[in-house]
Amino acid sequence: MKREIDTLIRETFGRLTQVDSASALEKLHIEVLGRKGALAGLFKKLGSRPESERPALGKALNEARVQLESALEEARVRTVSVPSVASTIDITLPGRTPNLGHLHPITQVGMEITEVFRGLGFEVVEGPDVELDYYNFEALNIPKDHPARDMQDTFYITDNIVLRTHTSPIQVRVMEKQKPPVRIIAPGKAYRCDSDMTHTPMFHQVEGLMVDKDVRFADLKGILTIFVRQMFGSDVDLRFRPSFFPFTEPSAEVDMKCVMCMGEGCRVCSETGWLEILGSGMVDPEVFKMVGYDPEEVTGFAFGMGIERIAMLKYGINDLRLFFDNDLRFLEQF
Ligand code: 2NL
Repeated sequence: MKREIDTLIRETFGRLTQVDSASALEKLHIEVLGRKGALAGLFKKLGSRPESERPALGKALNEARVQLESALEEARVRTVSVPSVASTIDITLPGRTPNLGHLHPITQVGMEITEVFRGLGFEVVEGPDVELDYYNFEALNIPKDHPARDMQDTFYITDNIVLRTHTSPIQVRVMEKQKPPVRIIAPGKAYRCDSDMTHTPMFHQVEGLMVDKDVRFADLKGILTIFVRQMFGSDVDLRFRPSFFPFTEPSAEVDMKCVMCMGEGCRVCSETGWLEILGSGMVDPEVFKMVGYDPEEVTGFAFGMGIERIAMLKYGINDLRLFFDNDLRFLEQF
């Protein structure tokens, strides 16, 4: 009888490896462990064995039942749960691609601009958006009665604290702390109390400054020409046009040949054939005196540009407000 018990276990384990469905397993369960199954049959035979053998055989039968029950339960978990998962998930389908965002076009163009200047040896610096009137105006030779200081153009926090109207104060702070040579680029937000088709109360600017012994207007022309050609193409023509800023003398506005009409004249360039892209000049000696530099010892040039304007020219965008609407159909194109 001991042999019969062992045979039942061996055969059941063998048949279990062949079971491929829940119904086949159910059938095996009934045949082995059911009320009239093989194991029950062996239990029945126990009564006809000699009394001396019964305890050992009963123990063997009970152990066999525990062993068979757990083997069949394990197989049930396997055959029931595995096929049901496999039938609801098609693992051959491609995965769902997560929606990836990207940098705002203004951020991208700002980084492109600073990268060109980094390649030319300029260091990127930042500063506070909320500035002292001193750094925003006074140190830049913008007199108290200058129209730029007007409440109409400047967001005043208090009498002597403003939202910076350009990123020049960043550069003033660097000069105050650091002796020449200075070669820096200052990107950031700027604020002006102005809002219409072509102005937003907050916009982005990049300014640059180079100060050393013997820096000349030719250096300004050279650096800015390299910059514009790296940004817009190696063949673009430039034009330096006399201008005025309180913080530079002489001053020049830089135009590039219209990239839309190649200088023929079109709506984008107002039929002039030229597009204004930045302002520049040789740093005014008054500015150097304010930061403790000797204008007899050092000279320098500075420039400033609006990032929105550069981005519009680069991508042929005609409405500034698209950058601020956050419409994904627009932003996704960059
Ligand atoms: C423009 C013109 C300009 C500067 C910015 C500057 C800064 C210091 C000293 C002297 Cl610390 N100048 N910045 C100079 C000339 C022009 O910006 O059209 N910006 C959008």
